[in-house]
Amino acid sequence: MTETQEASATGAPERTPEWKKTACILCECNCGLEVQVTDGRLAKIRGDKDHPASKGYTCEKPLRLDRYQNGPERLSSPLRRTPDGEYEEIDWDTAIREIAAKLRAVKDTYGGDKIFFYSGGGQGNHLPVAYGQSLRAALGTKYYSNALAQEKTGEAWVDAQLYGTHTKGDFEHAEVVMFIGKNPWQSHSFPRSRPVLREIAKDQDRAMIVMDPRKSETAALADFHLRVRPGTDAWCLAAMLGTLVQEDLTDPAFIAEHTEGADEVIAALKRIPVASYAETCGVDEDLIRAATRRFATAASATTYEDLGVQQGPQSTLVSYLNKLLWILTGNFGRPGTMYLHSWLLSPAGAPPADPRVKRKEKTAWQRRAARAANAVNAAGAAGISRAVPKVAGTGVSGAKTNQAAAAMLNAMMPLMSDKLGAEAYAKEERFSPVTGAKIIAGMIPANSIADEILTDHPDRLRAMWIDSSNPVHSLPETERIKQALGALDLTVVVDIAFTETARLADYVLPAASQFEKWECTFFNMEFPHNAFQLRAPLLDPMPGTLPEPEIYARVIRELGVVDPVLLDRLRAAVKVGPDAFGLTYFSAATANRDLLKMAGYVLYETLGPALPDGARSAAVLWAASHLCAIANPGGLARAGFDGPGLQPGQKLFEAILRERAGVTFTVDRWEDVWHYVKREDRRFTVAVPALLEKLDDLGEAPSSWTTDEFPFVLMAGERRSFTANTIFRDPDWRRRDREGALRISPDDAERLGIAADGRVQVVTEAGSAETVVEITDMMSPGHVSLPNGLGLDHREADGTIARVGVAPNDLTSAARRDWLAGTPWHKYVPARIEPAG
Ligand SMILES: Nc1nc2c(c(=O)[nH]1)N[C@H]1C(S)=C(S)[C@@H](COP(=O)(O)OP(=O)(O)OC[C@H]3O[C@@H](n4cnc5c(=O)[nH]c(N)nc54)[C@H](O)[C@@H]3O)O[C@H]1N2
Ligand SMILES: Nc1nc2c(c(=O)[nH]1)N[C@H]1C(S)=C(S)[C@@H](COP(=O)(O)OP(=O)(O)OC[C@H]3O[C@@H](n4cnc5c(=O)[nH]c(N)nc54)[C@H](O)[C@@H]3O)O[C@H]1N2
Ligand code: SF4
Ligand SMILES: [Mo]
Repeated sequence: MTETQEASATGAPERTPEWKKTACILCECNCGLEVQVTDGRLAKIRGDKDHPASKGYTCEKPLRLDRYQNGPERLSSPLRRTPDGEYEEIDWDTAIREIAAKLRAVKDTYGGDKIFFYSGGGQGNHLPVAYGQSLRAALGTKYYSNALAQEKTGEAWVDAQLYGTHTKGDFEHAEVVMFIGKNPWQSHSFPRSRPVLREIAKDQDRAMIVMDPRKSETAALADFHLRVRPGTDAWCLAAMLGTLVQEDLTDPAFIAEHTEGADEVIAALKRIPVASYAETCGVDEDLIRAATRRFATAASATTYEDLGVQQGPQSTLVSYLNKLLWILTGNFGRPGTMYLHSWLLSPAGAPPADPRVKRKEKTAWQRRAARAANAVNAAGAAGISRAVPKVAGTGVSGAKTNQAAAAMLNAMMPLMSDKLGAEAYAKEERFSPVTGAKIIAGMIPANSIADEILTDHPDRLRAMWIDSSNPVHSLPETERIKQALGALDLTVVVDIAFTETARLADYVLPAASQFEKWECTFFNMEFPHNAFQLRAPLLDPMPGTLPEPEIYARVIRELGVVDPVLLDRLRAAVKVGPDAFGLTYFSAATANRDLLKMAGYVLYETLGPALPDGARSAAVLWAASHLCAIANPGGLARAGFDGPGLQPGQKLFEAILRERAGVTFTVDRWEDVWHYVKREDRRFTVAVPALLEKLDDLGEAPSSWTTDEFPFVLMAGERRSFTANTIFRDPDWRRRDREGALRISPDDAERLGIAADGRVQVVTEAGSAETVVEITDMMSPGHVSLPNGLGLDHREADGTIARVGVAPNDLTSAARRDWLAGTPWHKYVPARIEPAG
């Protein structure tokens, strides 16, 4: 690759540095990489053939990762905002002391629940979430959110109703694949996306269906391009489902065996006026019918919905209709179809119970665990080595220990996994404190956040801790978000760069980059083989920066909330051995449940320092490994992690620490997929009354939101070849499209007299912005598109701050949101195009 050559020409190392294994941090695929580091630079980068999921594949983006690592906006000292709005550098001790004092003051004055956490937005760094959970517990916070609350919460709610956990598709082996508002050619999201798409496109016996108003790179490969009018996917999907039921294309055997409530659903689908809905969505009825028949008669089919529908009108209904399509055709649980999967750290809270552990036995064992806890606690720090055999002497067999661990970890899990949403599948409904918005997957909806702050309501949020996220750039209606941050008593930002959000914070804490610390992601969603990769640092932390686990530990130490005697006891148990530590930890946790909430911090302080190669930050994965072992004993055993008691989890943890290219942690068989359904009889609950009602109302519902004043639909945030959220801040990383052009159809350009490479003003309800244009038949008339991740504040060589391209959320409005999930309509922003100037 030329980038590699470009990089090596400047570095010219005398001795070839070794290739070190890591992963790409630019999208959730996290492809395995090998990197040569020269003089602190990521000099050469290539795909890692040993990586279990990506197998050597990368796209063009990671070759430029040095621009993340050594970007001009990297932070190297804690910053404190001065009264005149400038920032001064302060030392870490001062920063931690002042921040801890101010957090405590907010908690004491208004309550810990007024401290709002927004974290875990990064595409490759999820450890801060696990450790941030400990700080949240220490402060008694209640409210949380992150970027998933502006994309995946509607789908998560539907998943929760249907089967209780997350689905994905086996695209590689499917006969028919369908993408709904998803452009995997650019955005990826499943391993080796481009080779897989190419294979499907060239195989006569396979087919690709793409629902997208644009002729995206993926749509250009499709056999069936359902070119819907923007925002009308609900009608198009309803027409497909109507066809399915009215032409008898469903799979009655699957429906009878695996679902409940299907009669009601099928009755609703029989009522769908297919021709009329085809007209509403602007797609030829025959094409809809043909695509439906192809999907329904395939030996295997999968679907993938993403931002094109999740950030548009009727998004939660669309998620439901998408899922009905593959459920009613029986496309689940076989190669090439949809599946549920294991997690190393489950977003679904407690893992599905192992059916072999009887409830009665469990309670009896919980009592025993409590006795063991007392024995261990009574022994104290010095007597720990005597206490462990004593505990063992109470009749604790390995298997029983594992069951105790199961009970404990079940309780611990929901507290640790908020990155993807702890309460995703919780029965109890929760609502935001001021506006009463539905909290899904533990998250306040993106569009409500400013409303929870900008009010004189007594329960309004008062402080915000922001980690690995750039909400001033990524949340809808930037202007209001800025006002909201300004109205808080305290804002703390943890980031590697001086972002748009950092520029408004009271304190900014500089994190070590993702290549300077132990890191991982919990986006592990493959089946039947699921893999997890812990990445070792490639370089030392930049002076002045700290890994997040250390930042959280310092704040919690300053708050002084964990009993030091307990920490000493656990440290002593570490010296005895893994089983002693396991038993001590879980039994102590039985005695004191608050300890579970602090798992990240407690493990970091006790087990962490004993881990090899300085992998202290990996300590929390010890708990995750045990949990995973308990939830999936068969899957782990087939992956080679077997044995009595805590051994499977321990073996997995050790493998995670050792293997640099990633570890296959579960090996399932297709029949195991049903174990992941969160219903005792393992059936899907297919009738969702609130959404069936919406479906019935579609005939009367509005399907267009443009006006004479705003006649265009602006898609604010298209994934392109050179966009990667706001992870790269240096605009020069883009080989093409440096300014992020507004894409517009040839018809519209001609009508408005816009020249190729001309400039226009985009005006919306919320704001306006000037941009270059690109005239392309990717766009339909009336539809225009701006890329995501542009419009970042960037320091030029001469030190001035410049902004390249349009920040999409200068143009979006928080008022446009899904009625159920509160997710934004970033892909449907009514707009008008005017000549620039
Ligand atoms: N209009 C519009 N808005 C959108 C979208 C859209 O399509 N249109 N897309 C939405 C979607 S899907 C998403 S996922 C969000 C993304 O929005 P966010 O989750 O808010 O942020 P990202 O741009 O992904 O950036 C992550 C932040 O992490 C920082 N970072 C990188 N590495 C580290 C690290 O090691 N430690 C720490 N502490 N920080 C680090 C980066 O500097 C950056 O500030 O944007 C959303 N907003
Ligand atoms: N290159 C690159 N890849 C990325 C990212 C990145 O920043 N850059 N970000 C990552 C993240 S955080 C995410 S969440 C994913 C998102 O990945 P995608 O969802 O694939 O990304 P988008 O380009 O935002 O939208 C997908 C498609 O939706 C279409 N669309 C717009 N309006 C409508 C509509 O009304 N109906 C339908 N059916 N389709 C519509 C668009 O034309 C577009 O082709 O990408 C990930 N991958
Ligand atoms: S950007 Fe995504 S698809 Fe491309 S190499 Fe990185 S992780 Fe893989
Ligand atoms: Mo995203």
